Amino acid sequence: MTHIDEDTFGQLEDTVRRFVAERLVPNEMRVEETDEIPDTLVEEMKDLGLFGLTIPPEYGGIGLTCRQESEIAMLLGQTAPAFRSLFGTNIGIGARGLILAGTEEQKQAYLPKLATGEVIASFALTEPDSGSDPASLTTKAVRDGNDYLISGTKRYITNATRAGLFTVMARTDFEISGANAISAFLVPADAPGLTLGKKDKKMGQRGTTTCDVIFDNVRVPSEAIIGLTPGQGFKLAMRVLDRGRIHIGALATGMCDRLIREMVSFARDRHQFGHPIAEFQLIQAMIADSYTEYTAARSLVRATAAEYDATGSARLNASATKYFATEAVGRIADRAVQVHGGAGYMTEYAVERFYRDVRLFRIYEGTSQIQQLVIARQLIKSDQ
Ligand code: COS
Repeated sequence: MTHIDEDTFGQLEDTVRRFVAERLVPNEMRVEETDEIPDTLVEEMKDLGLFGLTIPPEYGGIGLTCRQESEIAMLLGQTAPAFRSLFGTNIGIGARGLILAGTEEQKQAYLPKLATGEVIASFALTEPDSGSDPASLTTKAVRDGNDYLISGTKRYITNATRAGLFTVMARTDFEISGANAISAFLVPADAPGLTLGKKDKKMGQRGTTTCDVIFDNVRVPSEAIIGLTPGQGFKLAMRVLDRGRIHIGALATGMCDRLIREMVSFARDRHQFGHPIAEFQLIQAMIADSYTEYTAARSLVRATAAEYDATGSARLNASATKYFATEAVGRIADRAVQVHGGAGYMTEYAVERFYRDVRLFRIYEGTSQIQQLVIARQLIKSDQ
């Protein structure tokens, strides 16, 4: 895959930085109030190529490396997460499986449309009874001639309401249990028998949508299996999540930066006991701890992304990055509210909204506890 050179990437960074500051940040409250991303912004995102950031150029995308993607995610993290979420599945979990393991024909069929944003891709792994343990999923794909019939329910599926394409993990082998019994299917959203549940009501991240996706004997040809080989779906999903976890770590790191700016600016302006509260050492301690954790998260994101680019995987450090950065942003959001005092509990201040928004980072694409398991297991089984 060809990648863009550093000069062109620098221009892209400048464009995204300006877009975030001038177009996204001023629209945060509107998104919070309407629970929608304005159509004009969606069009602008398409024009900027944001839907195709990580899709290879040969399929119409920009083909960012993991390191470049992480830098852009850190910029996008500086505003409401709902904006990034709109194209996040196209540049991440919704399309990554296709990029990693799809046949040429499968890639040609979907990637160019995903790159422009004409089609939104969604990743359907989680189920009502299968979240942290996806190997136990029960959605089944039963062979019928050259076809498969898919039945089951997927839960909390990001962008399902907008999706044109679902990457669906389903059980294809009923003789064995666990990882090798699962296959990844490409299922068009208009396939007969595929319906959506009602939109979920969430704690935060208003403007993003999740809902159930219900499959009732949805017929797909066997050519819909990513890479055409059954039984590879679990491992593919795990590989998809490796890069996804670096991306979420970067996003959380971007939000650390924004929260610190909000904290510092409020502390400078707010006066108590005759002084700006920024002069008080207990406030300074919260700012210093936040900055230290932010820079540590940023270094970890950059090192892990570089490792991913050099080796093609980073299972251990992807988990360490997601774990550290998302826990850090949780602590920083909490301090940002604390520095704001009573104002931090009021919806007119951004930190109140971000406090709710960032809570999801420690849960989706693998909870903090799952990251701890991955980290410990990798170390225990390694020779070092
Ligand atoms: N890359 C490549 N292969 C991987 C992998 C990865 N990151 N992670 C696991 N595998 C492989 C393993 O090597 C193993 O293959 P072999 O049988 O050939 O050795 C196979 O997949 C099964 O792995 P394992 O035994 O570790 O699977 P477990 O069922 O124990 O699950 C965890 C491991 C808990 C780490 C996994 O289920 C997980 O990440 N859960 C969280 C899921 C998640 O993030 N959900 C969020 C929803 S998506 S928004």
